[in-house]
Amino acid sequence: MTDSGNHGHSGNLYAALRANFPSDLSAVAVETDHGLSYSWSDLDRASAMIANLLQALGLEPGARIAVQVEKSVEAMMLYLATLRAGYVFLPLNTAYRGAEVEYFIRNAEPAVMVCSSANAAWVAPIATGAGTRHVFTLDDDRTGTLLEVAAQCSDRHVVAAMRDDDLAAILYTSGTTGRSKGAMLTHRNLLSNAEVLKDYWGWRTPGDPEGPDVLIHALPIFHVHGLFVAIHGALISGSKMIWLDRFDPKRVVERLTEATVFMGVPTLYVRMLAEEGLTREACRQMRLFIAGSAPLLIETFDEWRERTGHTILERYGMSETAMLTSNPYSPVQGERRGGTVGFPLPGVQLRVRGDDGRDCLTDEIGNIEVSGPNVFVGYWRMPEKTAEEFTADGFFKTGDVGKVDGRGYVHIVGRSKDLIISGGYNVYPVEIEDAINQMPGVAESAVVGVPHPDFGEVGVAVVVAKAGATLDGDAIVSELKTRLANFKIPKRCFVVDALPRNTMGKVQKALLRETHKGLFAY
Ligand code: MCA
Ligand code: AMP
Repeated sequence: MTDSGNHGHSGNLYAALRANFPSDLSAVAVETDHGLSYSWSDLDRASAMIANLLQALGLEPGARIAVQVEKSVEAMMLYLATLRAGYVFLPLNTAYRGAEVEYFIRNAEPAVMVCSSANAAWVAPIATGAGTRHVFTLDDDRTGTLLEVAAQCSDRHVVAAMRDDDLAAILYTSGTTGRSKGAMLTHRNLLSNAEVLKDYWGWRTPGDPEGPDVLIHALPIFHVHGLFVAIHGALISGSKMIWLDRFDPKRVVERLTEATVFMGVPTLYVRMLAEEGLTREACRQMRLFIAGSAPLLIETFDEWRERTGHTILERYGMSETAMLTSNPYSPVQGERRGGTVGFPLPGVQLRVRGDDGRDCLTDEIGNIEVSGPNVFVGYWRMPEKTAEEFTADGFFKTGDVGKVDGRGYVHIVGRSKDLIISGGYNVYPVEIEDAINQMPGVAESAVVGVPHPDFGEVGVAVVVAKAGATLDGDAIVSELKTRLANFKIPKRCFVVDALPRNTMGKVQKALLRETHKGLFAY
């Protein structure tokens, strides 16, 4: 077992989080928007019971626990149970439908699948058909077979000792080509990032004179932002969470007076700005607003500061790396500069290189490459793809295009990967183009991102019919809705005679973006 410098922790991420729980375990750890409260002891005992359930199944080490359930505190307990039992957590977006879920299950081969009872009728056969031996249900009203069985298990559990490079989670993220890839994140990847952010963002603890922080958690917990950055931040600092099952701008604004920290994707900030209840007064208790997962428009940054007096702290991360850079928290480190994603976090090495592999100069735009203890160990069962995305000297190629300015601030100016980030969710054009191209009468298609006042960026499809065939854009969209998660569906679909191509025959997506950029007037 390598010494990961976790000061005696077993290397298990859960052990490190648990070591930071308040001494008074009866204190409230999570308060839901329905008035339910969970103590720190509840989190520890319930995750112990579920961990004992998992360990009683006789799973092999490294077994994957796939989870596609609505957001709930019990779903978070299942995540903590998976960590403490030493298995690999595989969260799936609740919007994913049949074919998408089938791909993830066949690729990851989970030993356990936990789904909502509403979806069990179609999820269970897919899972058992792919060799999953155990299927449980978990609903957001604290019912389901998982909790029924766990209720019979002991609430005493010894956290499994893990090595730093043991897997803690697999998060699927797609690239420019083909299907999703499972980013393998280890206990050290996640713990190192949680510890750095705890310090960097000034998380308050129960020992602080003003007491611990209070985080409003309004993000989904099947992605890095809500599952790791938000939950780990609160747990590793012994801070309370006000837990919203789904984002509701009015509810968040109403509860700001009870909180100190909020984090969200830019769309959440845009929607809260539309709430007249968002005032300086409402934010008088707040210490920190964090944004990330997608570009925060300078207009949003400026309007937020004007309205609330708070300067949003923007940070940059990836599923493969958790957080990479952050604007400074304390003025001593520097100012928070809108339009930038701040400085590389302690321990993170970031460089900008040209296509020729040469290091770019200050302010020179190039490809962002990173390394650090938070950078993932590779894509699940895709060694070749993994090798392609790391340089010979071990830097991960983010696929983001940017620069470092004269004061050391990192700017993200674009992406070399064909990716649309819509309301904070990643949408991969190639996945949608493939689905459209399979439809009868379609010769070819292109999906591009265009600006959108709410989601920041949304997908638009441009389709060419086969000779003699006639196509209807709305019919194509309706057909897509039966196959893909709702957030991936292009907001418009145009049928054209031909796609613009350059001399190399490559579709000129930049031209299509330019043509349709005014579609959703700002
Ligand atoms: C919902 N819709 C969307 C999106 N969400 N369309 C495009 N993009 C979206 N993100 C559509 C639905 O298809 C539906 O359309 C209609 O909006 C209403 O659906 P609903 O689910 O009610 O929408 P909502 O509740 O308004 O959700 C918007 C949202 C949600 C709250 C912004 O998208 C969200 O929570 N986003 C956060 C994503 C996130 O956590 N990102 C972090 C990734 P129709 O009726 O036609 O079906 S982690 C990451 O990126 C890295 C690692 C990092 O740095 O953090
Ligand atoms: P994901 O696929 O969820 O890992 O999304 C990671 C991608 O989100 C990054 O590669 C960036 O393209 C984008 N991203 C994350 N944070 C920011 C940010 N603050 N500004 C711009 N893009 C961001």
